[in-house]
Amino acid sequence: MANVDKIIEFEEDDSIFLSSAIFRKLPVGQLSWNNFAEYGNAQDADDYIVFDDDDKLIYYDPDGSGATGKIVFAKITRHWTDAGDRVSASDFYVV
Ligand SMILES: [Ca+2]
Ligand SMILES: [Ca+2]
Repeated sequence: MANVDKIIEFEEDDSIFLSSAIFRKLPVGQLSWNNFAEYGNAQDADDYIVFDDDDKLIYYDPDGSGATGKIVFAKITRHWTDAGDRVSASDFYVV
């Protein structure tokens, strides 16, 4: 989890695949909105994937809103965000 993988020219219909071997708390399949927070911080204990719309970074927070800090693992390129679409839970698949 130490490296930031830059996602190049992520388009509206692209998906981000998360390995269940790393993201162990996430059930396999499309990411649930219950496990996603889109404004930079986990809102409750099961918000494991956090998107920060300001810096376009995607984080994993292993305990959601608990005290353990979130870990950045990807950055969305400006190319995609300029299109006006937002990253949402439905963009992620756990495999
Ligand atoms: Ca939640
Ligand atoms: Ca946390």
